[in-house]
Order: sequence, then structure tokens, then C-alpha cells
Amino acid sequence: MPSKDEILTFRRGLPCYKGIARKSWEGGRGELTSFSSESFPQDFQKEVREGLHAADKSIPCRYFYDRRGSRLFEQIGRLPEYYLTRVERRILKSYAPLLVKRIIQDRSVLELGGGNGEKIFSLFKSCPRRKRFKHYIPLDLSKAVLESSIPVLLKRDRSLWVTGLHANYEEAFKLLGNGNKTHRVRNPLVLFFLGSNIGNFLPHQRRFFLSQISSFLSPSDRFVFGADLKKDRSVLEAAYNDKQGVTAFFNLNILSRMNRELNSNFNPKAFRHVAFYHEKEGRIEMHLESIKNQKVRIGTDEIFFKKRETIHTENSYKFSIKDLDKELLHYGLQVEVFFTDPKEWFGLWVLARNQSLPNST
Ligand code: AVI
Repeated sequence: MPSKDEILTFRRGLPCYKGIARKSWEGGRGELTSFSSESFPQDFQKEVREGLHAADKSIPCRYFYDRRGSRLFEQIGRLPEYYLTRVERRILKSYAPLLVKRIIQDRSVLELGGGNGEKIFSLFKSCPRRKRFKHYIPLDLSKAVLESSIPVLLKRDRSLWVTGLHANYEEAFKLLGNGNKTHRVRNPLVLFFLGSNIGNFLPHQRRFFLSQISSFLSPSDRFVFGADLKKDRSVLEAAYNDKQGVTAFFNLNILSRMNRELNSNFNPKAFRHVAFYHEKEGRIEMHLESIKNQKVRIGTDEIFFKKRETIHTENSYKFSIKDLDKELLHYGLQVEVFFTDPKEWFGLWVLARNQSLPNST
């Protein structure tokens, strides 16, 4: 169990961001620290304005995840066509005892995009309680999801400590001290980055992220991440065009979010969900296509959409094992173990920082 001291060390190390907000449960056994751009509507407004005034209109995909968007994403994870969640879970489940024994025991678990912790906790349900981690640090874009899940996790396991961090990934590394080990929990960490979230970065963002991870990791830390692999186009496209239309709702919800939060007047019925695999880029692209010529007001701005013009809302990159291995190595991340499923649809990497790199502490 982390000592109170460790939690305080961690907390004290957080740089002071404006707008920081804290909440605690069960006498401090559970905590939530919030300082994400989600609480700064001006960031959302600025990025939407920039994105929609550009020649190729776009909105960053992180704005999908308001309360409704996060719920819809949970629903996507249960869809028959969306194999990513299912296959990754199957891999994790089959190797859970090995992961616990070799990787998790005696480390604190920091989950990037942790959400409700459902994935991690269901995974280790069958392992004896004493072998499970005692300190869980979920970092998520959705404050609502963290607020509702932390008390549930604490009630379920009375010996667990939970430190929720409400932040986006760019903020995460500043927050965690960016390699400055005095700003961290003392326990070695295992960082989880599941669900192929890495696929939503553009290549330059992914490279920056991996270099940040590499300089953040201590030799005793581990980084476990899941990534969706290249496969038949029909399987990929079906996963983003489900029959029930949940992914379409998820995509269109960003328009309703803008209406609510940015005082815009989008008519979601005047746009349609489009998702396709872009072979050359190696990614699924999601767009919202205007079904007619139309003008939309956003605050005091007016944006014109031609019929068939699209707002590019998400990229979801698909990887080859060989290329990703090479990229990881380039950033000083050594593959300790690699797991996949029989069809090689999804990959799970366990990485350690290359020992020959200069120590960042
Ligand atoms: C969160 N992320 C990995 C999902 C993906 O597959 O790129 C988001 C998503 N978009 C549509 N469906 C799911």
C-alpha cells in the first residue's frame, strides 16, 4: 500500500496550474485533481475556431469526450463490429497471471485514458487481492467519468488508493514532472495506455509522446500499450460504421456539444457520419459531411459549409508490428514482451526504457 507520504509527495509535485480543483473521498484514500482544458472553454472555442476556419475543416478528436460522448464510447466498446476492445481484453485476460507476476506486482498502476478503470479491474479480478496493485492512478479527459468511478472503486476494494488525474495527454507529462523523479510517487510505475489510443495521434504527435514516455520512465518502470494492427479494409471499415449507428451518434455528438458549450446553431441532421480507411496514410478517417450548402453560427462567427464539405473529426492509425517495433526502439523503448491474438488483429507491447540511455533523474 502506498504510504500517505507517497501520495503527498505526488501531490506536492504537481505544478500549480490555474483552475486546479481537488476533491477527495474516504479520508484522502481517493483523490481527484482536475486541471484539464476541458475546464477551460476558451481552449475549446479557440481550437474549434481555428479548425473550422482552415481550408480543410477539422476539430480535435479529444472533444468527443463530454459526458454523453464518453457514454457513447463505452457503448462502442460493446458493439459486435468494434473488435478492438474485445480482442485486446482477450489478450489481456489470457496473459493476466503472467502480467501480474512479472509486471504489475509491487508497482503502482497509472492508466492513461483510464476512464472508469473497468478494463484494468476486470482483468485482475481473478488474481488474489494481495497480488494486485494497491495504488491506481487513472488519468482521463472526462472529469465526469472519474468523479463517478473513483468512489465505486474505493468501495469495492478497501485497501486500494486511487489518485484520479483529470488532464489531457499533453498536460499529463508536465503534470507528472516530465522525468523529474522528485515529482512522483516513489513506487515504480507501470503505465497502461490501452485501447489503441495511440492510434488517435498524428505521427509527429505519436513520436513526441513516445519520446516523452521514454524520458519519463525509470529503469524499474514499465509501459504497457495496446495498438490496433493493419488488417483487411472491410473489417476496419465495419468497426467504424456499425449497423446500430452508435459511432455515427458519437461523431455527431460533437456538434451538439458545440451547440451547448459554444453557443453554436449546428443542425446535427444536416450532417452525416463518414468513416473510411485511407490506405496510404494507414488510418481510418472520421468526418462529418454537410448534406447541403449551409451557414452555421458559432458564437459571433459564421462558417459556411458547401454541400459534401466535411469536418475531419478523427484519425485512427493502424500499425504493422515491424514498423512500430522500429519506432519504439528509436525512442529508447525496449520490447520486453509482445502479445497478440491468433489473427494478429491487435498487439500488446510491454516496454522498458533502454538501459543504455542516459538516466533522466
Ligand atoms: C479511442 N480510440 C482509440 C477510438 C478509435 O478506435 O480510434 C475512438 C473511436 N472512434 C470511433 N470509434 C471509436
